Amino acid sequence: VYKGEMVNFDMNGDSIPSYDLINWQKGTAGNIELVKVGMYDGAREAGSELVVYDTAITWAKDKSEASCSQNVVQYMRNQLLKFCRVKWRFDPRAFRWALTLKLAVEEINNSTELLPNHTLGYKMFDSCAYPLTAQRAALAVMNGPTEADRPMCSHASPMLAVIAESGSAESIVVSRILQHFRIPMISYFSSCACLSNRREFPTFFRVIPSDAYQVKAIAKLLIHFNWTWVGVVRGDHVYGHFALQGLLKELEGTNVCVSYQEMIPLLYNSQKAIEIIRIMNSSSARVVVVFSAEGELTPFMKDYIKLNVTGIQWIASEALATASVFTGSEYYPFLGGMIGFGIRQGNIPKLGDYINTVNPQTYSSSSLVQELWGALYGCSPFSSDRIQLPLCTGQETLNKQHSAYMNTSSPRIAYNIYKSVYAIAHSLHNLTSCKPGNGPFINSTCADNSNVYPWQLQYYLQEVSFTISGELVNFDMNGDSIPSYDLINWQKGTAGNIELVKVGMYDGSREAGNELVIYDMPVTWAGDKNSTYELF
Ligand code: TCR
Repeated sequence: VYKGEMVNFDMNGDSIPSYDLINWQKGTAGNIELVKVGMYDGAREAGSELVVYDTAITWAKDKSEASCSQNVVQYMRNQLLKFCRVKWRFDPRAFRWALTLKLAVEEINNSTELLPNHTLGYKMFDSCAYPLTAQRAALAVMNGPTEADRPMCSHASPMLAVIAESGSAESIVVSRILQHFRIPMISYFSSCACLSNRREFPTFFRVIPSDAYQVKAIAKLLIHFNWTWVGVVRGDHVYGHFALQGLLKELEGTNVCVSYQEMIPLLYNSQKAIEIIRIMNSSSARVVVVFSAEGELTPFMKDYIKLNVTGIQWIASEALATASVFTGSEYYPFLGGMIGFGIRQGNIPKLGDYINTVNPQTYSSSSLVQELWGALYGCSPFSSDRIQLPLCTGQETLNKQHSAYMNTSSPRIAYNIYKSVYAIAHSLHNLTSCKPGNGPFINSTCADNSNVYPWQLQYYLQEVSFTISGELVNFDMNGDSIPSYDLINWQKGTAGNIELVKVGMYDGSREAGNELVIYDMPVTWAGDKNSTYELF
């Protein structure tokens, strides 16, 4: 006990929280005096920690009482929920991404042209989309391979490059660890504009465009169609925040005005959603830009449909433009005609066949394949204590019904992974082809092929330039690649469902001002209309 206060630590190393509640009142000389008007005492029983003394409190000018306490409580509750873990599920789509990496490595190892005398190896980790798990994985690899993994290489770096991460939050954490060892990393899905800062993330590269380009593309689209009066709806996250700010900045000085900006609360609240939907419906702005992902938008869409709002032209952000969950025919009257930018799709010719070879028979020792079967068929070919599912043969054929896993015809993120592996292979190939005396390092030396350092590979990655699926791949000085998006329009399919049709593209390799290309083909607009003018 020190001066009447108990000092100790809980299991997290924290001590008993205690604050004074301070009110800024008028002092005798007209100055401001800081007066203690209560306290927050964590030692008191739960629920009664806040004590407000029975003394006079001065409120903001003209206000005699606090009016927004309700909002503060709601905000704090939202913050708490943000940190609650969502239930973890096996994600077949992400498993497909992992198989794509494996396929790319196998292709390169079988190639007689690319890295002919070398074999690439890899290790894969699951971050479960949590920054902390990603950090653990990064530290685990930093500790190096065991002798069994790489018996010959005593001083060589345990690894030369990392392909990671999905979410920007995880990429930030992993990059901060790897940069101390000058290990380059390539992300296939982290699009936060914040990652383009070379001083903060010196070894970070990515093959997905930064969101800074997405908002540029959306602004160009609005200007192109002369949509000068638009609303913005966004999710309550960093992605939504930065995208909105970026769009507002892009629209400065143009004739496009933003009529309203609304945020769907993280803790879904039907009342607030209905309020937003009413604003959308009553505003004279018939065009709304939506920065939100399918998951969080699902309850919002339910309310939207319930209120039977039609005739609004949705402009989808990248997180929504290719969302397959809303492509059923029931969504067509509400979302048909949506237009927006999706990550460019590429071609991985062997991926379809490759994925078809994966089943519990061919991979009998892989617990992941077993989990895949659980996720796809709700059954398990092995009896195990961990997964209690009905038994099945393991020979069930994969079919269209499992589209999230099987949809290999137009890979976007899988294609990014494929590109990342090839970027590393081409860089290593160039590194190993270096002519002594003509190399890029001090005194024109080359890297020692039997003992390559990660920073040497980074040099070659920065310089790499190759073509894949008809697309040029290289990196600018921030590690960003040439931005390129597909312009996707939600049209009516033959079965009444929604079909995602590519009607143009945003191609950052074209000359400035001409990046947006709209194909000369029919576009469907909101309300099943064929011309944008009918919207107004
Ligand atoms: N990059 C985001 C995550 C993300 C996402 C999505 C999530 C992107 N696109 C679509 C759900 C659906 C792009 C990030 O964290 O950088």
